[in-house]
Amino acid sequence: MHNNRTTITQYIIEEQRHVAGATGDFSGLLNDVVTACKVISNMVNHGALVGVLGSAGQENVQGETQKKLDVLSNDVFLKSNEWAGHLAAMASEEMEAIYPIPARYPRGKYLLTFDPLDGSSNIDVNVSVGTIFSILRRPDDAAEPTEQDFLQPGTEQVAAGYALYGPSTMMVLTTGNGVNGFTLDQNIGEFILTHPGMTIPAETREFAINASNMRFWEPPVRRYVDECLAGREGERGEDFNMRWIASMVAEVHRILTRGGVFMYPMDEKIRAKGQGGKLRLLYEANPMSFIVEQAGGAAITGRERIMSLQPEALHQRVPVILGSRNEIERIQGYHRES
Ligand code: AHM
Ligand code: MG
Repeated sequence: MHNNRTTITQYIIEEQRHVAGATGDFSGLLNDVVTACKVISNMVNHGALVGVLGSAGQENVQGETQKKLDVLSNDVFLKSNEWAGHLAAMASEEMEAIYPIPARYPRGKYLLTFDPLDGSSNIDVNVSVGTIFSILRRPDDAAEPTEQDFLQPGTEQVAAGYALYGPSTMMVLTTGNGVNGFTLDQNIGEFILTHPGMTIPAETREFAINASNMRFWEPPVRRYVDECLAGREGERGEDFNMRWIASMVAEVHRILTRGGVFMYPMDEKIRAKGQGGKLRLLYEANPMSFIVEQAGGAAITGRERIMSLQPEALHQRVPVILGSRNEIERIQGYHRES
């Protein structure tokens, strides 16, 4: 039975065969990322049994209290990806500065950004969390890697993906040629291709937003949500359903599976803090936008396409509105009109 199943390793190598001049570097890098996610999955699964829940007693660069698992997952990503010679540097939500590959290892032509454990407020309550990553090409092969090297628009991404640690562990991946989903078979320790060619339906009747921020929203977001809530009797003439998991990976995965809209928009509370949004551009918004667009959906800040933004800082935050294409176009229209 296992013989006619495609493992992620097989998938990556077969993809490589279609790329003229491929050296295997990129495939090797993806494999190391996959290994890191398997290790994190194992830690998340064992939770309290192995003493990994709770706070690490320190804050990250974003001023958020780090969970033990945030710190452990970050270490796993660094250790899995630093040695093989594919990367020049890494950057993570959990580290203020970039992480140039240590001098004892060879340096390669790629850059890796990641959020090792997104939605970590969910860990202690045993709700789904995930890892998000993005791969960029290093702009200048010769020089010492710098933060500037990472400031590339999302359109430059070579690959992006996420691992979802839910009822089953999944890996969803794009290399710019559609989106494929893999499920971890715990018995053999391999991800198996279970969701080939994932697509987001253009139409949806489901949205996700943290409604506790409603009083801070801008008029176009308020208008959209008001119309959804008005249901059959309102402007839209249809009832809408609402979900909020507070775990972007789980949210995006639901949208890839059955459609929907996810919003963490700009609001007055965020603006008062002097921030550009809640979610981070380089390791949350861009990789998720790449996946969503590759699945036929759309991802905007409100007015602009997220992947066209020129990043200005490593930990830059942006508003995120993504999902089913027709709804995103409608929301963009509301922003244009206001
Ligand atoms: P994190 O990177 O600190 O985990 O924060 C990102 C998460 C997203 O996964 C999720 O969409 C959002 O924060 C939830 O925010 P809130 O707690 O305001 O609902
Ligand atoms: Mg995050």
